[in-house]
Amino acid sequence: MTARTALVIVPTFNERANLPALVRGLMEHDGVRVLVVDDRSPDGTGELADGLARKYPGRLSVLHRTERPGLGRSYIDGIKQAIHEPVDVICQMDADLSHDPRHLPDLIAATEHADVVIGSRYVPGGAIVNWPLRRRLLSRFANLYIRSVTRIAARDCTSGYRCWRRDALAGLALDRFISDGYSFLVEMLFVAGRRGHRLAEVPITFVERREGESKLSRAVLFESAVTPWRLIATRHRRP
Ligand SMILES: Nc1nc2c(ncn2[C@@H]2O[C@H](COP(=O)(O)OP(=O)(O)O)[C@@H](O)[C@H]2O)c(=O)[nH]1
Ligand SMILES: [Mg+2]
Repeated sequence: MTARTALVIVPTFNERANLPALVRGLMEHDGVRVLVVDDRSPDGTGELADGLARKYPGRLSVLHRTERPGLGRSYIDGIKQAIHEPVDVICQMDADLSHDPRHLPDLIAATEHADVVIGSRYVPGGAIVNWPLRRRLLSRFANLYIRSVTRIAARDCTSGYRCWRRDALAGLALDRFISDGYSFLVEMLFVAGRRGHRLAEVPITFVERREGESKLSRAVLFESAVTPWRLIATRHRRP
């Protein structure tokens, strides 16, 4: 197999304490570049990322968003830029070190036989470290709920660690997406499945963040509960 080149999109909101270590880990992999998509983080993550771009010229760039913030909106802006880059694979990854850069080569390699590869906590070999029982149950329930409503064929539909073949990602018709926030991740898999894309899962060990705060809010949970039904209701309107 020839080495595959990859661009990793990393959305950030107040990740000052985590971003340098994440980028260091990613830079250890040849052929990997990074696009940080920052939502005007008040803690200065955007400026910090600019400094990293100077430190790793040609390997790291920063998109400073000024429109309405949101995880889904950030991904849309990042993906629109990324699909024009000359890389084989486009990846998504959280900035908070929950997603270990050491797993990345396995995920990238698996795109040889799949259109989208999920870094999965819920396949054999996958694990979660430092999550309280409450958060474990919430994630398990969310996955069960999303899968039963949408029939997405993945064990871990809410993982934000993924690698896509560039062409598969480029064909998702992002302008028709209905999610602004976290449920964007679920919508991506739903649309990919309906387009007949091949999906694979590679086990990861997810480690809860040590620095900074989770942005998972009540509003996020509400959107995540409603979106599966909206996806079903609007499925015929998609190309
Ligand atoms: N650009 C951007 N990034 C966000 C936003 N909300 C969360 N993130 C990033 O998305 C990733 C996952 O968020 P996190 O708070 O760790 O969620 P959790 O892992 O579900 O608790 C992290 O890299 C965050 O910095 C947002 O509104 N805009
Ligand atoms: Mg997190």
